[in-house]
Amino acid sequence: MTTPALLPLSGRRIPPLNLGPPSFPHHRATLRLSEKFILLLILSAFITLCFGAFFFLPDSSKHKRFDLGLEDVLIPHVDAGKGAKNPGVFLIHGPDGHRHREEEERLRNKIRADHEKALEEAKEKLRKSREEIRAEIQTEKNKVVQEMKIKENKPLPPVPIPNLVGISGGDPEDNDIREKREKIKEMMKHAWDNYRTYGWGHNELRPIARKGHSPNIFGSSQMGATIVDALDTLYIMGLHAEFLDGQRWIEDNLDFSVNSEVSVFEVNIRFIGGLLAAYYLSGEEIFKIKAVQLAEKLLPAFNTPTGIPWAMVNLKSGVGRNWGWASAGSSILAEFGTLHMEFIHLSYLTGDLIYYKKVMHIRKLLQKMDRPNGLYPNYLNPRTGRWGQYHTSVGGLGDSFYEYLLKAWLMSDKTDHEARKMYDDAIEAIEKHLIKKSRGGLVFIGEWKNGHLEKKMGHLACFAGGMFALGADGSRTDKAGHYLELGAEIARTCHESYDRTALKLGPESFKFDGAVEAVAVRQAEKYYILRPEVIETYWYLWRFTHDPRYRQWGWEAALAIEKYCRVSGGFSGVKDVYSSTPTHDDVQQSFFLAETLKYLYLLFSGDDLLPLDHWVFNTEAHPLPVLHLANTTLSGNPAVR
Ligand code: DMJ
Repeated sequence: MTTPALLPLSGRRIPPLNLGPPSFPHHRATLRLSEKFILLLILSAFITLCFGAFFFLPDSSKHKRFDLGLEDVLIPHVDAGKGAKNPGVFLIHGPDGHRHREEEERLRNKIRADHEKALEEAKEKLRKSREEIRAEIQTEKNKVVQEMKIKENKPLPPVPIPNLVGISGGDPEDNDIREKREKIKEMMKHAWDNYRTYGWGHNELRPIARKGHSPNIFGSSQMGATIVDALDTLYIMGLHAEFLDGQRWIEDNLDFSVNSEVSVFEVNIRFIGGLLAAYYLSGEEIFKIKAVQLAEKLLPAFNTPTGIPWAMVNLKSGVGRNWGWASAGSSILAEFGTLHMEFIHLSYLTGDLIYYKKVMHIRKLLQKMDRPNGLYPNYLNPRTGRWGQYHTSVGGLGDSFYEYLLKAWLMSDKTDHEARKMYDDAIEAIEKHLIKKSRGGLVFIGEWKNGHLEKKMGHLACFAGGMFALGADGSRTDKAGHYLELGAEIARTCHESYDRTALKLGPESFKFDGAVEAVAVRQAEKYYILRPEVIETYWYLWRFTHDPRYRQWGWEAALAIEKYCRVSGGFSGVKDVYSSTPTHDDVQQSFFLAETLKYLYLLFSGDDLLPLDHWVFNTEAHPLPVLHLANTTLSGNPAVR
């Protein structure tokens, strides 16, 4: 075997290492060379190791010391003077040089903050009930679904828009009536213009303080409740510039992704109802889109063990809860029972049956429940599905539930027989147990409370006069005349409650007790907050009877409102209708524009404006068209999935 000559290392091929047995003396020089070579290799490996160690050794700067020795001295950073971004930053000077105290401080603070945050989150979790956690999970799921929908960029399906009859007009032939109607329109302008000037974007107006106002039912956010509630009234009055102004605000500002806890019922009747009516009247897509966006935000309220929704929901988190005062955390009949009309329209317009299913589930559940004396108590626990306190009323807490049973039937083109039956059964029980005649011959609706009838009627219950008249047609055999008459009696009683005051405006509630008839007794019941129910009943009675007394009574109310509630900055409620020198409450309620002024305007319009065989008014007076569907399952709608 030949041994190749030793070649210089650089630039040449390194000879293979000879691993064979050493052979002397011939191999001596070769051995020395190999040794050198091995040494060289070891040396280079050592250098590489040191080099690597230098890079891979842990960075001491990352291992901050918190056990600072006494020798460490805190001295202010030279840069940390006045005007420096962080004057509280220090450097540490220790025996082993300067270390960055600034970095240590930052790290320390971060760890502290992280701990506190984790602790807070844990506490927050512990505070939450199962339902709340479930609701949060559901909200997250909904969010994902929503995001997917947005990604799909799926437009709302085209649906056959119902025949929209009588969305304008109604000009009265009679001069006097025309003037009255003009006056009501002027009142609307006054209410709107002042809200526009002093409360724009706020939920309501304080007409005396001349600033915005928001009751807690709308949460903490400025959602322009008055704008949304007033739109359809502006439209039918022909106030188109004002309508457009409102539309623009909605397009640019109405946002439901806010951390705000709202009343599901109020937001449904005022916002969803208002937006849907504005959509049907004007055909502007934006109103439909906003209505659907809001409805999606309300859906988490239904995430309860029974599917009976919470009274309130946080629009951002989807967490729901009930009012503390409502019979041990119960939901309220007039609230969860007043979603049907709007939700059916939402399913109709979106093709998504979720809304329909939610309200039908409520109906089915109520159908299955026992009803004491055939009456529906006002409170239902959404956790247990059991009634709360046995309190029944056709006024506050119960009212619009009965109204929506009748209107579900009307809105379905009288095909929802189930709803009609529930309505008929309910008013039969109401008539039997709650409706009485006073000694003076006034028919009133009392309240069932703690096992006896309280002879007290709320202003809110005055709407029932209109409801009885509206439901007369289609009632059980030979009862139509009876119900129309009953409606007229209620109208008369409620008129008396107005007529027996100093201001000719009705109190919040009135009693029938011995000599006391249709008069408020307690100071706390003497206020009038621009409510519509009595005028609403006059209007329905006018439409069905054309008895001039209803226009006359309506005009009396309009004059009283003008005289005692009008102030230079809008309209205000009054605290005591029995005092001839009224004190104002300084609130212009959104329903004054949505309902009170709308019903007055309709009272002095011809019947061709929003005819009742084509339109059904929700409980906030927002007109929704009758859906001429094959049945209430919406299967007649090609868009429904
Ligand atoms: C309105 O918001 C609705 O009519 C509701 O049904 C009850 N009452 C107020 C006005 O009084």
